[in-house]
Amino acid sequence: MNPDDVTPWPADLAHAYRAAGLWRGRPLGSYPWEWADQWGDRTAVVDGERRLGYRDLAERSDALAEGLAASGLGRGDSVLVQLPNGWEFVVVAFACLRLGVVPVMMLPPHREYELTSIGAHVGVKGIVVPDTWRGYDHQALAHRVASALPEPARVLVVGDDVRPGSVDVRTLIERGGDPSARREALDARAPSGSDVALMLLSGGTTGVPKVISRTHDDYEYNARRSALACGFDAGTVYLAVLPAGHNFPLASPGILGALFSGGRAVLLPSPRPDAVFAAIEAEGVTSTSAVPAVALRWASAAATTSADLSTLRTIHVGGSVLSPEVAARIGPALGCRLQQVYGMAEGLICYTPPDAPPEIANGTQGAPISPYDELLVIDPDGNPVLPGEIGELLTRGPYTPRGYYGVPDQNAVSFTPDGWYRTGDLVRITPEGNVVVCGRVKDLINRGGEKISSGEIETLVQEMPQVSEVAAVAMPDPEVGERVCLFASLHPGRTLTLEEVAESLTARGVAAFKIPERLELLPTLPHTSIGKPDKKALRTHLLTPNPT
Ligand code: J2J
Repeated sequence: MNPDDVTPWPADLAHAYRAAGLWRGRPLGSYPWEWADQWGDRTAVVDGERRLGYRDLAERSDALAEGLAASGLGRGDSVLVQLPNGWEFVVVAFACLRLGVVPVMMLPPHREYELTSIGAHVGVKGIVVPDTWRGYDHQALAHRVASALPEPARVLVVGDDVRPGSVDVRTLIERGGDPSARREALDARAPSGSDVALMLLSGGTTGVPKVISRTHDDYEYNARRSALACGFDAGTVYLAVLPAGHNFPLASPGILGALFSGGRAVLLPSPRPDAVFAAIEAEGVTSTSAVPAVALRWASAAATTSADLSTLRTIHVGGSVLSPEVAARIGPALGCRLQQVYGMAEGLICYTPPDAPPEIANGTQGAPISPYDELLVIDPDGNPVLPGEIGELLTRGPYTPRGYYGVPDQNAVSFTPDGWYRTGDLVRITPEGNVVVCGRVKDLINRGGEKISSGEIETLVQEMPQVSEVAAVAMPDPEVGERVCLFASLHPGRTLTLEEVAESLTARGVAAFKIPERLELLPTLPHTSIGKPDKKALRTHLLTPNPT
């Protein structure tokens, strides 16, 4: 990782954020010991039968940090982290944060294509994977990726089957030694609050990898304010079901919010209703989060479950559009209240208040967590709209970075010269200051909360020899909200099937959730006046009963 590729906040603002106590100038990796001193052996992390107390968490994170240091990783290095939800995820994250090694949060479905392009872009020195996960050999994947990267990268494996040439993460975590001596040694080499703490992937990477670097200062502030907005406290038992590498379960308020409050984080690698309900009952879960598609599945399944869900107080729902009618069903079905979340890995997070009246809880996506968040709604010409009117949301603030990592050309598009991040979302703001998401101008497909860039899919499919022109558009779907539909025109005499597209992308190592699920062949694609595929016309075409 090259610090020169990170866009800093302007110096005067950084100073103001520090002076106001927003940024504490402390590395995130220093917190587990503070919590251990305060909470001792109280349970911090649960994964099935495995429980870690706060002291365990601090000691094991330190042990792993020391092991990572011994393997040659240090402050300013970065590693890809691709782990399913489990206790090791938390220890790996804190070990990295302790040492100043930047974890780049990948998702379990990512494959060669994503790992290699992101790994090369950031210049990672390691890849942390499970041995196998859901029948897939991640260790072999990591070795293939490591050999394709321009710089050498270690493969660090969590699991029982650690092969020669890989580093065994669990052995490092369990290593002996004197915890206080280690604590002192690691304190002495800790990163600073303004260093990059972690990197998140942006929804809808457009060929150019869009990686968001978050500092210790900004990410801590974001987790702390989120926990406050959601009333997290020492009694909170938070269930993380969405992939933990997503900003939402990680820090909105998520795992970090629960730990910062002295509560407990329960990690579960599956959103299956039976598994989720069993975990809620077993652990007395008080709060969890889901994208609308998953929340709806739970709401339907709750009617017939015999599990005791009575401890559940709040469900946070966000990540994609939730209609007021559907929102109104979720809380009553699960016997808890709903807090909507409108957030983004780029920064800005909004919540409806825990005690909001139904019209706000169901009909809006809430208000920003910080009085220092700035929101600006603009029309297509870039002028502010009148209050209450719909336009594109721009935002700045103490936890919304000023640029993606290492992509100046992309930054000139995604950020204004005065540092506003263009969310690409169409919103209106109610007189009370709540955001209502009304649509989007950015070209992506939101499949059950996973963002898929149309441009990325189009670039890959365009490389198939049959294809003359291609456009990927969102196809409405009752289950996951949207799926990828591909429109293509072919070279004369060629044919193309959906299976061939899937095979080609899979062979390139593209994550399965991005593979198009419908293919429409047209003699030619409709075009806009500037010659681009007319996606509006294509979406209309999708809605006609019998597209030809
Ligand atoms: C409509 N669209 C939404 C919502 C996000 C908390 C919650 C979500 C994310 C997330 C996150 C939406 N209604 N309630 O990081 O910490 C769409 C918008 C937004 C994009 C960001 C968090 N909540 N969205 O979803 O980085 O289009 O973050 O710009 O994955 O998701 O996607 P992502």
